[in-house]
Amino acid sequence: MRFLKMLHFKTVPEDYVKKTAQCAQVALSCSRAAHQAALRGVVKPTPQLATLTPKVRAFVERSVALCEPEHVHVCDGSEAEASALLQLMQQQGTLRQLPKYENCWLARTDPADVARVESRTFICSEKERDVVPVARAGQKSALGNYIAPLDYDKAVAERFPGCMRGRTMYVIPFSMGPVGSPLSKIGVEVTDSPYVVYSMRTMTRMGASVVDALRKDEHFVRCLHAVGRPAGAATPGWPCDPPRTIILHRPADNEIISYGSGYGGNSLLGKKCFALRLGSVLARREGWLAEHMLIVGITDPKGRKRYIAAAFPSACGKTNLAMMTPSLPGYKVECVGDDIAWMKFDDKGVLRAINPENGFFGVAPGTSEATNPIAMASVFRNTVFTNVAETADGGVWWEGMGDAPQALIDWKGQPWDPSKKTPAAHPNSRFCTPADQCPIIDGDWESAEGVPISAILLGGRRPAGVPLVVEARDWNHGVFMGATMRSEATAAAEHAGKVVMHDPFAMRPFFGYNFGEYVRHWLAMPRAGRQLPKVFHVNWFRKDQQGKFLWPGFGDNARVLDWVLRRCDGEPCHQDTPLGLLPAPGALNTEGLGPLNMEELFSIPRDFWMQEADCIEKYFTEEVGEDLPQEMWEELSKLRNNIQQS
Ligand code: OXD
Ligand code: MN
Repeated sequence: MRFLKMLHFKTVPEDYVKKTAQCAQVALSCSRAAHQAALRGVVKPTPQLATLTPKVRAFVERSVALCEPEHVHVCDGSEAEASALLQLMQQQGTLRQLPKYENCWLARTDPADVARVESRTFICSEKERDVVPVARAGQKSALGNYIAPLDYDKAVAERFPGCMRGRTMYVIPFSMGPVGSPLSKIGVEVTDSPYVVYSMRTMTRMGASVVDALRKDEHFVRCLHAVGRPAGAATPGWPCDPPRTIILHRPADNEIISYGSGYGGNSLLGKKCFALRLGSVLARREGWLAEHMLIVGITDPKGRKRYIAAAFPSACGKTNLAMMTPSLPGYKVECVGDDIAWMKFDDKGVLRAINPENGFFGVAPGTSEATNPIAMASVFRNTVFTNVAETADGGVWWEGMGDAPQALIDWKGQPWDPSKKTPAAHPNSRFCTPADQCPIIDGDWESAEGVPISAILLGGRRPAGVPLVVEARDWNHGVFMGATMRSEATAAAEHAGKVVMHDPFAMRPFFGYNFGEYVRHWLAMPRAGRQLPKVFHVNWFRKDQQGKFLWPGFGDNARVLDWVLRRCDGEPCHQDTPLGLLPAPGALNTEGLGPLNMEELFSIPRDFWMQEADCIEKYFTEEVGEDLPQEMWEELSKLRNNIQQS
């Protein structure tokens, strides 16, 4: 605490608050003259602020004027700072230590603040069509939430003025991607949540090195985050304001503003907000791809190493695939990233990918020695667990980890009563762990130029009808596979039940611009001299009539990767089908797996696919309309013809 006090400096004398009261109505990006004038001479240059570039300083000053914090602290990312934050969060009741492990902590959120809030997440632009396909103009769209500039400013003005009174504003300079890589981008998040600061330290590269990098290139994304709280309410250990939560993005101004939630994707603004929503806009503008994809390196028994990127919706096993222990002898998997890939063709025409993150914010339930021993070997040091259950010996537990120990405290802090059938850990409970603790982190995971991508996998949870693996015939077919992805809903956002939802490219909650334009951007990737990765659709989750999974999954998914890599080598181990290229009979290595119903696993039920084609047509028409590139309609009619003729 003393350490933090030392670093803080009083920024807001009373006359300053009065002077800036008029500025409080001003949205953050508006550098209005009056606003600037009110600030001039009030926020005095201090040693800490003086280290920031003029643009960053101006952003911090505008944020101070709006939010009126008591202190401002510019984060340097040091160990000493991290320990001071931990101490503070213990005092405030946000974190408790987990004595069973080394430097591990447990956070329990407000029970109303447990997941991303897609319904309150908006993209702002002058024209609605920049954000939402024309077919949904003026209506609710499944593919993006639009907010008009005036409503955006109003939302900020209704929430932010004075929202940090009595609190400290932390300034987090952070880099998405290794500091200095040509593929990386910088952001500055100001927040009043020490939990966010501590988590950003794990999930991004943050602090002094980024301040230095900003001196060479002043460009950065402005991120403002406040936990908010109802006026007059006591500050609990997890302050938040769920009824008024809002997550705003204004790509044209490189700006993200988030209010009311301290949780994950709502508050760690480098992740979904920057790396995907704003990232996708930057990527289109600059000719690259920002995708919801893991990246892994796979070495085959001949010692050849290839990298693949894979897009699966939230909680569909991305972390498990990224850290897979292959069941096939001679194979080795190494992890580059488990959630987000930024990919760009280099001047030799090779698609290169970086993981813009620095840690794993993984879903805990379902993670076990059996499903993901590598994650289990990664997370019990230097980790913040959020909303998991606590054991009597100061450890953690979640559903799917193994037998429940006696005397658990559930995620709400109450003794757990298994007879009540409520989960001990919240289904979206998480671990937040430094990536370099992963025992199979790839040697090149921080390579500035990125790793070369040979194949892209797309997939989701499809209990019926969808074969284990299908290779796209060509690039446009692969784009169609991405555009028509569907999956059962998960607990990562606020959806109820297990409905099968459209989730194109696993990006449905993360598009920063019109989905039709996004598809067009993908279609524009083929160019002379470029080596396009092969595209595959996979489904580990197909079930039989009795509801049992047809495929063992996990480490046995290496068998599918083996086929994928053999296809990348041009081996003719495939057969043509109405859906695309499937493994030829006997081509998938199933040695030692015991009896499997391969026929059902790879069947292409005609009625199911006729219905699927109708459903895709309805989706394209109702959600995208005229904005959908013609190539997608052509692919749909190929699919329909192929199925009809089958
Ligand atoms: C995540 C998500 O947290 O996709 O990664 O929701
Ligand atoms: Mn994700």
